[in-house]
Amino acid sequence: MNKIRLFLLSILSVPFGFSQSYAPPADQPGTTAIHMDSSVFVAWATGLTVERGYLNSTDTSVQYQGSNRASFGVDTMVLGKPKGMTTMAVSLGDGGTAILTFDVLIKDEPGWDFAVFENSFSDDFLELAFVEASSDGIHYFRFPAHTEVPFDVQINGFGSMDCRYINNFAGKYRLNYGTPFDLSELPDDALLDKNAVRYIKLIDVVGTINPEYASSDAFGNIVNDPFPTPFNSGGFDLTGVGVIHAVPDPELAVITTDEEMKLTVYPTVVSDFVTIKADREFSYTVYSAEGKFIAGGEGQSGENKLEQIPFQAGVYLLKIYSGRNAKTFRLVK
Ligand SMILES: [Ca+2]
Ligand SMILES: [Ca+2]
Repeated sequence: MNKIRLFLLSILSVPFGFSQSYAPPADQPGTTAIHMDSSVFVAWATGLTVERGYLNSTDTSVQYQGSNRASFGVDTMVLGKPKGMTTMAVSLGDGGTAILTFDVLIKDEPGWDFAVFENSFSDDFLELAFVEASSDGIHYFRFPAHTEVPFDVQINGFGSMDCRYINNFAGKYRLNYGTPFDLSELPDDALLDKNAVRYIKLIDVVGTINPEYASSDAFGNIVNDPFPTPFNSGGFDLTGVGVIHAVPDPELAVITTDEEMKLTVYPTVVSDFVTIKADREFSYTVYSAEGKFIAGGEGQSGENKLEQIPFQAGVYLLKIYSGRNAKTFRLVK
Protein backbone atom coordinates (compact mmCIF):
# COMPACT_ATOMS: atom_id res chain seq x y z
CA MET A 1 0.00 0.00 0.00
CA ASN A 2 1.53 3.33 -0.96
CA LYS A 3 1.70 6.35 1.31
CA ILE A 4 -0.90 8.40 -0.56
CA ARG A 5 -3.43 5.60 -0.21
CA LEU A 6 -2.58 5.21 3.46
CA PHE A 7 -3.09 8.93 3.99
CA LEU A 8 -6.42 8.85 2.18
CA LEU A 9 -7.52 5.89 4.27
CA SER A 10 -6.57 7.66 7.47
CA ILE A 11 -8.59 10.79 6.66
CA LEU A 12 -11.47 8.69 5.40
CA SER A 13 -11.63 6.48 8.43
CA VAL A 14 -11.40 9.23 11.08
CA PRO A 15 -14.78 10.94 10.51
CA PHE A 16 -16.53 7.58 10.31
CA GLY A 17 -14.50 6.02 13.09
CA PHE A 18 -16.27 4.05 15.75
CA SER A 19 -19.54 5.92 15.77
CA GLN A 20 -22.82 4.05 15.44
CA SER A 21 -24.06 5.49 12.20
CA TYR A 22 -26.36 2.77 10.96
CA ALA A 23 -29.75 1.21 11.53
CA PRO A 24 -30.51 -0.57 14.85
CA PRO A 25 -31.63 -4.21 15.34
CA ALA A 26 -34.88 -5.68 14.03
CA ASP A 27 -38.08 -4.32 15.59
CA GLN A 28 -36.37 -1.17 16.92
CA PRO A 29 -37.35 2.29 15.58
CA GLY A 30 -35.29 3.12 12.51
CA THR A 31 -34.30 -0.46 11.70
CA THR A 32 -34.10 -1.50 8.07
CA ALA A 33 -34.69 -5.19 8.89
CA ILE A 34 -37.55 -6.77 6.93
CA HIS A 35 -39.38 -9.80 8.32
CA MET A 36 -39.61 -12.76 5.94
CA ASP A 37 -43.43 -12.67 6.13
CA SER A 38 -43.51 -9.12 4.73
CA SER A 39 -45.63 -8.66 1.63
CA VAL A 40 -42.77 -6.75 -0.04
CA PHE A 41 -41.23 -10.08 -1.10
CA VAL A 42 -42.41 -11.18 -4.53
CA ALA A 43 -39.93 -14.04 -5.18
CA TRP A 44 -37.25 -16.11 -3.50
CA ALA A 45 -34.02 -17.68 -4.71
CA THR A 46 -34.49 -20.86 -6.76
CA GLY A 47 -30.89 -21.92 -7.36
CA LEU A 48 -27.72 -22.12 -5.26
CA THR A 49 -24.06 -22.82 -5.98
CA VAL A 50 -21.83 -22.99 -2.91
CA GLU A 51 -18.08 -23.09 -2.51
CA ARG A 52 -17.37 -23.87 1.11
CA GLY A 53 -14.60 -22.03 2.89
CA TYR A 54 -12.13 -23.36 5.44
CA LEU A 55 -12.98 -23.80 9.09
CA ASN A 56 -10.02 -21.52 9.76
CA SER A 57 -8.36 -19.83 6.82
CA THR A 58 -5.32 -18.85 8.90
CA ASP A 59 -4.68 -22.54 9.70
CA THR A 60 -6.13 -24.89 7.10
CA SER A 61 -5.04 -27.95 9.10
CA VAL A 62 -7.92 -27.28 11.52
CA GLN A 63 -10.55 -29.99 11.06
CA TYR A 64 -14.01 -30.79 12.38
CA GLN A 65 -15.40 -34.29 11.91
CA GLY A 66 -12.72 -35.08 9.32
CA SER A 67 -13.01 -32.00 7.11
CA ASN A 68 -11.17 -28.69 7.07
CA ARG A 69 -14.10 -26.95 5.38
CA ALA A 70 -17.58 -25.92 6.51
CA SER A 71 -20.22 -28.44 5.43
CA PHE A 72 -23.48 -27.72 7.22
CA GLY A 73 -26.72 -27.51 5.23
CA VAL A 74 -28.09 -28.39 1.79
CA ASP A 75 -29.61 -26.17 -0.88
CA THR A 76 -33.25 -27.07 -0.25
CA MET A 77 -32.87 -25.47 3.19
CA VAL A 78 -32.24 -22.03 1.71
CA LEU A 79 -34.18 -22.04 -1.56
CA GLY A 80 -37.60 -20.47 -1.40
CA LYS A 81 -38.79 -18.64 1.68
CA PRO A 82 -36.58 -19.02 4.79
CA LYS A 83 -37.72 -21.92 6.94
CA GLY A 84 -37.61 -19.95 10.19
CA MET A 85 -35.16 -22.26 11.99
CA THR A 86 -31.48 -21.71 12.78
CA THR A 87 -30.77 -25.25 11.57
CA MET A 88 -32.23 -24.57 8.10
CA ALA A 89 -29.13 -22.84 6.78
CA VAL A 90 -26.11 -23.36 4.55
CA SER A 91 -22.81 -22.47 6.25
CA LEU A 92 -20.11 -20.89 4.11
CA GLY A 93 -16.97 -21.21 6.27
CA ASP A 94 -14.11 -18.68 6.06
CA GLY A 95 -14.33 -16.80 2.79
CA GLY A 96 -16.80 -19.32 1.37
CA THR A 97 -19.18 -18.16 -1.35
CA ALA A 98 -22.81 -18.72 -2.34
CA ILE A 99 -24.30 -17.68 -5.67
CA LEU A 100 -28.09 -17.43 -5.75
CA THR A 101 -30.21 -17.47 -8.90
CA PHE A 102 -33.87 -16.69 -9.42
CA ASP A 103 -36.82 -17.31 -11.73
CA VAL A 104 -37.12 -13.53 -12.14
CA LEU A 105 -34.79 -10.63 -12.88
CA ILE A 106 -34.07 -8.37 -9.93
CA LYS A 107 -34.67 -4.77 -10.91
CA ASP A 108 -33.62 -1.45 -9.42
CA GLU A 109 -36.65 0.56 -8.40
CA PRO A 110 -36.80 3.24 -5.69
CA GLY A 111 -35.84 1.71 -2.32
CA TRP A 112 -34.66 -1.78 -1.37
CA ASP A 113 -34.55 -4.36 -4.17
CA PHE A 114 -33.74 -7.61 -2.33
CA ALA A 115 -32.82 -8.88 1.12
CA VAL A 116 -30.46 -11.53 2.50
CA PHE A 117 -31.37 -13.71 5.49
CA GLU A 118 -28.96 -15.25 8.01
CA ASN A 119 -29.57 -17.57 10.97
CA SER A 120 -28.28 -15.56 13.95
CA PHE A 121 -30.12 -16.45 17.15
CA SER A 122 -29.60 -12.93 18.57
CA ASP A 123 -29.28 -9.28 17.59
CA ASP A 124 -25.57 -9.17 18.31
CA PHE A 125 -24.00 -12.52 17.42
CA LEU A 126 -23.49 -11.54 13.81
CA GLU A 127 -21.57 -13.37 11.10
CA LEU A 128 -21.14 -11.17 8.06
CA ALA A 129 -20.86 -11.57 4.31
CA PHE A 130 -20.07 -9.24 1.46
CA VAL A 131 -22.82 -8.99 -1.15
CA GLU A 132 -22.31 -8.70 -4.90
CA ALA A 133 -24.70 -8.55 -7.85
CA SER A 134 -24.24 -9.60 -11.46
CA SER A 135 -26.26 -9.53 -14.65
CA ASP A 136 -24.12 -11.95 -16.64
CA GLY A 137 -22.71 -14.31 -14.00
CA ILE A 138 -19.18 -13.21 -14.91
CA HIS A 139 -18.83 -9.62 -13.74
CA TYR A 140 -19.82 -9.07 -10.12
CA PHE A 141 -20.19 -5.73 -8.34
CA ARG A 142 -19.86 -5.42 -4.58
CA PHE A 143 -22.10 -3.31 -2.39
CA PRO A 144 -20.03 -0.65 -0.60
CA ALA A 145 -19.81 -2.31 2.80
CA HIS A 146 -18.76 -0.24 5.78
CA THR A 147 -17.78 -1.31 9.30
CA GLU A 148 -17.24 0.95 12.28
CA VAL A 149 -16.45 -2.01 14.57
CA PRO A 150 -13.09 -1.33 16.25
CA PHE A 151 -10.46 -3.80 15.03
CA ASP A 152 -7.90 -3.51 17.81
CA VAL A 153 -9.29 -6.56 19.68
CA GLN A 154 -10.44 -9.71 17.87
CA ILE A 155 -14.13 -10.60 18.23
CA ASN A 156 -13.84 -14.27 19.18
CA GLY A 157 -15.88 -17.10 17.70
CA PHE A 158 -18.68 -16.54 20.19
CA GLY A 159 -18.27 -12.77 20.46
CA SER A 160 -20.81 -10.12 19.70
CA MET A 161 -21.06 -6.83 17.84
CA ASP A 162 -23.53 -3.97 17.60
CA CYS A 163 -25.29 -3.96 14.24
CA ARG A 164 -25.40 -0.16 14.27
CA TYR A 165 -21.70 -0.28 13.38
CA ILE A 166 -22.23 -2.02 10.04
CA ASN A 167 -23.81 -1.25 6.70
CA ASN A 168 -24.18 -3.12 3.41
CA PHE A 169 -23.07 -6.43 4.91
CA ALA A 170 -25.41 -9.42 4.86
CA GLY A 171 -25.86 -10.88 8.34
CA LYS A 172 -26.69 -7.57 10.03
CA TYR A 173 -29.97 -8.93 11.44
CA ARG A 174 -31.16 -11.96 13.38
CA LEU A 175 -33.04 -15.04 12.12
CA ASN A 176 -36.16 -14.32 10.03
CA TYR A 177 -35.18 -10.69 9.37
CA GLY A 178 -33.63 -9.81 6.02
CA THR A 179 -30.89 -7.26 5.50
CA PRO A 180 -32.01 -5.21 2.50
CA PHE A 181 -29.89 -3.97 -0.40
CA ASP A 182 -30.54 -1.22 -2.94
CA LEU A 183 -29.06 -1.80 -6.41
CA SER A 184 -28.80 1.97 -6.90
CA GLU A 185 -25.90 1.90 -4.41
CA LEU A 186 -23.79 -0.09 -6.85
CA PRO A 187 -21.48 1.79 -9.22
CA ASP A 188 -22.77 2.52 -12.71
CA ASP A 189 -20.96 0.22 -15.10
CA ALA A 190 -21.64 -0.93 -18.64
CA LEU A 191 -21.12 -4.53 -17.46
CA LEU A 192 -23.95 -4.33 -14.93
CA ASP A 193 -27.60 -3.95 -15.92
CA LYS A 194 -29.30 -2.90 -12.69
CA ASN A 195 -32.65 -3.72 -14.23
CA ALA A 196 -31.65 -7.29 -15.03
CA VAL A 197 -29.74 -8.81 -12.10
CA ARG A 198 -29.68 -12.61 -12.31
CA TYR A 199 -27.07 -13.49 -9.69
CA ILE A 200 -26.51 -12.51 -6.07
CA LYS A 201 -23.20 -13.61 -4.59
CA LEU A 202 -22.40 -13.78 -0.88
CA ILE A 203 -18.81 -13.95 0.31
CA ASP A 204 -18.17 -14.80 3.94
CA VAL A 205 -16.08 -12.18 5.72
CA VAL A 206 -12.89 -13.75 7.04
CA GLY A 207 -13.21 -12.02 10.37
CA THR A 208 -9.64 -12.18 11.62
CA ILE A 209 -7.94 -8.86 12.38
CA ASN A 210 -4.58 -10.40 11.41
CA PRO A 211 -3.70 -8.13 8.47
CA GLU A 212 -2.21 -11.05 6.53
CA TYR A 213 -5.62 -12.75 6.27
CA ALA A 214 -8.10 -9.98 7.12
CA SER A 215 -10.97 -8.73 4.93
CA SER A 216 -11.43 -5.01 4.25
CA ASP A 217 -14.55 -2.94 3.72
CA ALA A 218 -15.01 -0.40 0.93
CA PHE A 219 -13.09 2.18 2.96
CA GLY A 220 -10.09 -0.03 3.67
CA ASN A 221 -11.08 -0.80 7.27
CA ILE A 222 -10.36 -4.31 8.55
CA VAL A 223 -13.64 -6.14 9.15
CA ASN A 224 -13.66 -7.58 12.68
CA ASP A 225 -16.19 -10.43 12.75
CA PRO A 226 -16.39 -13.56 14.96
CA PHE A 227 -13.17 -15.55 14.48
CA PRO A 228 -12.23 -18.31 14.49
CA THR A 229 -15.40 -20.38 13.96
CA PRO A 230 -13.89 -23.86 13.42
CA PHE A 231 -17.15 -25.84 13.15
CA ASN A 232 -18.94 -27.47 10.25
CA SER A 233 -21.43 -24.62 10.66
CA GLY A 234 -18.73 -21.93 10.72
CA GLY A 235 -18.90 -18.63 8.87
CA PHE A 236 -21.91 -16.92 7.34
CA ASP A 237 -25.06 -19.07 7.58
CA LEU A 238 -27.41 -18.33 4.71
CA THR A 239 -31.13 -18.98 5.21
CA GLY A 240 -32.53 -17.30 2.08
CA VAL A 241 -32.63 -14.39 -0.35
CA GLY A 242 -35.90 -12.57 -1.03
CA VAL A 243 -36.62 -10.40 -4.05
CA ILE A 244 -38.55 -7.14 -3.64
CA HIS A 245 -38.39 -5.61 -7.13
CA ALA A 246 -38.65 -8.10 -9.97
CA VAL A 247 -39.60 -8.47 -13.60
CA PRO A 248 -40.13 -11.74 -15.48
CA ASP A 249 -36.91 -13.15 -16.89
CA PRO A 250 -37.36 -13.32 -20.69
CA GLU A 251 -34.66 -15.98 -21.04
CA LEU A 252 -36.34 -18.26 -18.53
CA ALA A 253 -39.70 -17.69 -20.18
CA VAL A 254 -38.51 -19.51 -23.30
CA ILE A 255 -37.29 -22.55 -21.37
CA THR A 256 -40.46 -23.14 -19.40
CA THR A 257 -41.26 -26.06 -21.68
CA ASP A 258 -39.45 -28.67 -19.56
CA GLU A 259 -41.14 -31.94 -20.30
CA GLU A 260 -43.66 -32.51 -17.56
CA MET A 261 -42.31 -34.53 -14.66
CA LYS A 262 -43.91 -37.96 -14.19
CA LEU A 263 -44.54 -38.57 -10.54
CA THR A 264 -46.29 -41.07 -8.34
CA VAL A 265 -46.62 -40.53 -4.60
CA TYR A 266 -48.02 -43.25 -2.35
CA PRO A 267 -49.56 -43.79 0.06
CA THR A 268 -51.02 -40.31 0.54
CA VAL A 269 -52.68 -41.55 3.71
CA VAL A 270 -49.40 -42.23 5.43
CA SER A 271 -48.48 -44.55 8.25
CA ASP A 272 -44.72 -44.05 8.66
CA PHE A 273 -43.29 -43.36 5.24
CA VAL A 274 -44.06 -42.09 1.76
CA THR A 275 -42.72 -43.38 -1.54
CA ILE A 276 -41.99 -40.97 -4.38
CA LYS A 277 -41.53 -42.48 -7.82
CA ALA A 278 -40.10 -39.96 -10.29
CA ASP A 279 -38.69 -39.97 -13.81
CA ARG A 280 -35.84 -37.61 -12.89
CA GLU A 281 -33.88 -36.15 -9.97
CA PHE A 282 -35.92 -33.83 -7.80
CA SER A 283 -36.01 -31.79 -4.60
CA TYR A 284 -38.82 -31.87 -2.10
CA THR A 285 -40.16 -30.08 0.94
CA VAL A 286 -42.78 -31.11 3.46
CA TYR A 287 -44.81 -28.48 5.30
CA SER A 288 -47.52 -28.88 7.89
CA ALA A 289 -50.96 -27.48 7.05
CA GLU A 290 -50.06 -24.54 9.32
CA GLY A 291 -47.07 -23.76 7.10
CA LYS A 292 -44.37 -25.12 9.40
CA PHE A 293 -41.35 -26.58 7.64
CA ILE A 294 -41.06 -30.31 8.49
CA ALA A 295 -38.46 -31.73 6.13
CA GLY A 296 -36.67 -31.25 2.85
CA GLY A 297 -34.18 -33.03 0.67
CA GLU A 298 -33.37 -34.49 -2.70
CA GLY A 299 -34.38 -37.64 -4.53
CA GLN A 300 -33.22 -39.69 -7.50
CA SER A 301 -34.92 -40.92 -10.61
CA GLY A 302 -36.81 -44.09 -9.60
CA GLU A 303 -38.30 -45.08 -6.26
CA ASN A 304 -37.48 -42.99 -3.21
CA LYS A 305 -38.76 -44.02 0.19
CA LEU A 306 -38.95 -41.14 2.68
CA GLU A 307 -38.77 -42.77 6.08
CA GLN A 308 -37.10 -40.03 8.09
CA ILE A 309 -40.00 -37.59 8.21
CA PRO A 310 -41.49 -37.22 11.71
CA PHE A 311 -45.15 -37.45 10.74
CA GLN A 312 -47.67 -36.88 13.50
CA ALA A 313 -51.42 -36.95 13.03
CA GLY A 314 -52.38 -34.14 10.69
CA VAL A 315 -52.33 -32.84 7.14
CA TYR A 316 -49.08 -32.17 5.26
CA LEU A 317 -48.16 -30.62 1.95
CA LEU A 318 -45.43 -32.44 0.02
CA LYS A 319 -43.96 -30.25 -2.72
CA ILE A 320 -41.77 -31.88 -5.36
CA TYR A 321 -39.82 -29.82 -7.84
CA SER A 322 -37.31 -30.24 -10.62
CA GLY A 323 -36.27 -27.45 -12.96
CA ARG A 324 -39.43 -25.55 -13.85
CA ASN A 325 -41.69 -28.40 -12.67
CA ALA A 326 -43.37 -28.29 -9.30
CA LYS A 327 -46.21 -30.41 -7.93
CA THR A 328 -47.83 -30.43 -4.52
CA PHE A 329 -49.40 -33.46 -2.87
CA ARG A 330 -51.60 -33.50 0.19
CA LEU A 331 -50.65 -36.14 2.75
CA VAL A 332 -52.81 -37.19 5.67
CA LYS A 333 -51.80 -39.12 8.72
CA1 LIG B 1 -33.48 0.20 -5.57
CA1 LIG C 1 -16.72 -15.12 8.81
